[in-house]
Amino acid sequence: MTLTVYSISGAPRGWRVLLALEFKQLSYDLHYLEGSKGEHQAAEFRLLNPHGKVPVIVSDGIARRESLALLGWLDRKFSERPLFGTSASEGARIWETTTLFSDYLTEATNSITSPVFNGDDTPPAANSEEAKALEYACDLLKIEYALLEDVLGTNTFLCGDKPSAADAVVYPDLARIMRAQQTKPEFMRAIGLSTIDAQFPTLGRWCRQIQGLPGFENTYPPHWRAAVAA
Ligand SMILES: N[C@@H](CCC(=O)N[C@@H](CS)C(=O)NCC(=O)O)C(=O)O
Repeated sequence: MTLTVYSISGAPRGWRVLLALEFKQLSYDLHYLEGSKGEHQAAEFRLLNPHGKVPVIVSDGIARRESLALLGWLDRKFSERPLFGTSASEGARIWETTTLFSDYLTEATNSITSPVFNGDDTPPAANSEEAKALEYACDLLKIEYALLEDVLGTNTFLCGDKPSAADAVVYPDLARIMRAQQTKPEFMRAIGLSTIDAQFPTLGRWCRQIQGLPGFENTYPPHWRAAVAA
């Protein structure tokens, strides 16, 4: 069965699915759409997803969408290396961790990455509305990071000793914050977000575990790599 995946380089929901595919060691054809050219909004792509969003997986002529639904489908379709555990209680814990962080971590991350990636190289003026909004978002992010460190404890991965759907969902959000720290270090330091290792060493260790998994490199956003090489 051929799995054709549509994503946009660096799009966190698409990255979730790529990580899940690699965790399960499945092969797939990957098509990156050019987000800046609006390829995901084109009529041709809307036949696959009327909302014009990635990720989409096409197999046997059927287009499937919604990142969490795709993780669920992949796990039911390919039972090896489960993403949602092997028992009801493990499954419940993984779903809970996945949806908790899918909602709250993603919201906090977006509130920081949108102004950082789309704005100037310098943080907004002190006491401006933008500065207050960023400060609030940083506080929220740090709460999520502390919760993640509690969930991790001494585990290798978020829900145990094997990567699960929770790791696939959480990693892309942290990666975007790390990307902001790499590309706009002064901005990020100024808003109180220096490197993950300095502030959240347990999370830093977990990031390296994910980055060291076989196939991780296949999921890494090509335009980030190109920017570093340039
Ligand atoms: N609920 C959807 C959200 C999909 C989504 O928002 N995808 C983003 C990329 S992470 C997208 O396609 N953005 C393009 C746009 O909104 O124009 C999912 O989880 O798959």
